[in-house]
Amino acid sequence: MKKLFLVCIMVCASVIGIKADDGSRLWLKQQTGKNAQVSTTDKSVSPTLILAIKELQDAWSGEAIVLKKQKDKRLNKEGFLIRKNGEQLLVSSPSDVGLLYGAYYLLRQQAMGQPLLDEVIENPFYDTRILNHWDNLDGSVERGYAGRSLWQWEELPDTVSTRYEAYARANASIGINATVLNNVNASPEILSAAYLQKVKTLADIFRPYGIQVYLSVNFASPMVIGGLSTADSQNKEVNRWWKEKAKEIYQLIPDFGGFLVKANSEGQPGPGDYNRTHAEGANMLADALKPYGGKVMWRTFVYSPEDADRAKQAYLEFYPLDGQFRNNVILQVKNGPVDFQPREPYTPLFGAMQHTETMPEFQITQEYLGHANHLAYLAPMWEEFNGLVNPTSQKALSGVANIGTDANWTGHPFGQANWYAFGRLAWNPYLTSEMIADEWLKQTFNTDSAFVDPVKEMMLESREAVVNYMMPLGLHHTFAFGHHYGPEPWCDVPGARPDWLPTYYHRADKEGLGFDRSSTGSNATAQYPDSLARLYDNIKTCPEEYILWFHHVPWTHRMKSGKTLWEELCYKFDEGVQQARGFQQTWDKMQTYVDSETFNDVQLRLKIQALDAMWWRDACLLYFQQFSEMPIPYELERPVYELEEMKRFKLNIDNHENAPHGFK
Ligand code: GCW
Repeated sequence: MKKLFLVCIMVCASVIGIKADDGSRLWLKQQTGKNAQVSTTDKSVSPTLILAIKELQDAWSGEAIVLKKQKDKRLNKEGFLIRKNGEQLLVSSPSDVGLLYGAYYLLRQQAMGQPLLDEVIENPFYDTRILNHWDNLDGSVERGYAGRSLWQWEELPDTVSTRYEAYARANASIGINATVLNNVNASPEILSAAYLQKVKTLADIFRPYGIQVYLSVNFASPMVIGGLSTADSQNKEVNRWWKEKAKEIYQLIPDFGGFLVKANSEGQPGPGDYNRTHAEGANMLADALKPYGGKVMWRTFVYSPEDADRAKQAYLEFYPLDGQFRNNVILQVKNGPVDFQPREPYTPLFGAMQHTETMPEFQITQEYLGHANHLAYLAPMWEEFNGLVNPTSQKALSGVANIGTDANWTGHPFGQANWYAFGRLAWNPYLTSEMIADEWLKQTFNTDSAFVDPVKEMMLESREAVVNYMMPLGLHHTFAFGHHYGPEPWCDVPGARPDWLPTYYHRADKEGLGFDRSSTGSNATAQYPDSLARLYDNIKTCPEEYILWFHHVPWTHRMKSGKTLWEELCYKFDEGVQQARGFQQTWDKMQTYVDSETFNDVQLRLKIQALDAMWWRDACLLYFQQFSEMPIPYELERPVYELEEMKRFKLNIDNHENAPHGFK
């Protein structure tokens, strides 16, 4: 793919006006050197306050600003108030970081060309707004599509990349206040004395930006790096080991956030190895962190095959433990019950856990939405989730980061919008996808409505387009084994767990398609609150976007449109392809508004997306047609690939070798 980029950049770069831009400045593109008048009433000027002053001095072009640390009933700790005070603007907050957020607010309004209201009061909605990096200590990133890990572990703590501070600044500018540095499939090494020094160095860089560091920990650490013979949570020495480790960490990093844990999932060790519950395991860690105010974020992503339906398993394992967790344990729950699919209903643990704090885990990296090749703006997916699961019951929000060493941080230039949207929704879950896209576009590119309006429309449509060409009507997990990029609804890997295979999920047969999770099937519908359970359980009332998630639907079933299921499926796949093509048209018209490097990059990725969309459509329809035995409606485009040909594609995900359409 790289080679093609180069050729394309050379050919197209100088055609049109705007200077090439490598995207490294993200949405922070304000002109600097303004020398604005900024003062503070504070006697002791903290590093955070210095940052706030510097940001404003550099880029603010309005009236003089006074920054004031001050309590106010209307503000929580990180909130801020801005009001006009004669000729000046007064920014106040109970905390320095609140003042920094106030500074970024002003710069955002300025970049968007938005007039200031007489009084602005902003409070972050979630207390903890946290990124999860799935970064390994060897520099690789699990499900990362934007280069290598940002953290140069071999060089740390002596050598410090300038990107660490740029990363912290970008996060602070959108209100993210915490980060988990390493993969949930955690190496025990991260807790060794040598690595903790490196972690301390990063924490010191992030602190002025209000960012707290957390670590993913491996439950077997006391054995692997502590030399103990067990990691059992009921063993005294194991408990002592964790307490000592916590003390060691807090001596280095006094504001350390806590631990994130993936236990007894996909081969990771956990309390279950000693016949203990998740609560017993989590509580041991919680007790070790408690004296320092640390938290345990314990993931519920488990699926031991005790029930035949994977979608039910997290609930079955965790619901009976409600009330047994310490109050500094938060259960981190993926938005959907299976695994970050383009569309899933919400995980029913939300709302069901009455006595245990829960926090959603979103995935910003596009593991199942075309990696960094497809334009998929994810805010509409998260907005959909927030419409079903009331955010007021939560105090924290996490997102699996899509960030790496690529110059533009996220691979796809529009991947930046997903990082941005995550931060903004963590600050305020009631912002609409539209408002966030508008903000991002205006800051990242320009404020001209001839550009912003059509591109925003494309962004808003993009997630649904991916759903349409990959997995419409509630289909899920029809991905190729392992890399989760292309389609393989036929995929069969001898010896693999059945619930890692597409046939387990789509259940295509001569009668129909879809997983019966209704009361006549796995009865997963019963895990939802009554009114929803009834809605989902009945094929007549089940929202059609989930119909194949909850029902095995006959091919001839009449959909709301009057079409049969088979016809509707064909139309949906086709619609996705047409949408992807439409994005190409929209983008091509934008050449004069975008720098050449970004323009060409997006143009090429949209081409890949459109070709992939056809690949998805043809693979799925030709495969399912073997069961439906019905023709693809004649008014639709005909498939361009042969099923047998597609079955032979074995995509090498690193270089896209063997992709059906020949992109390398
Ligand atoms: O989505 C699956 C991924 C794994 C990931 C796991 C998890 C970090 O395919 O790569 O591992 O989920 O969330 O733990």
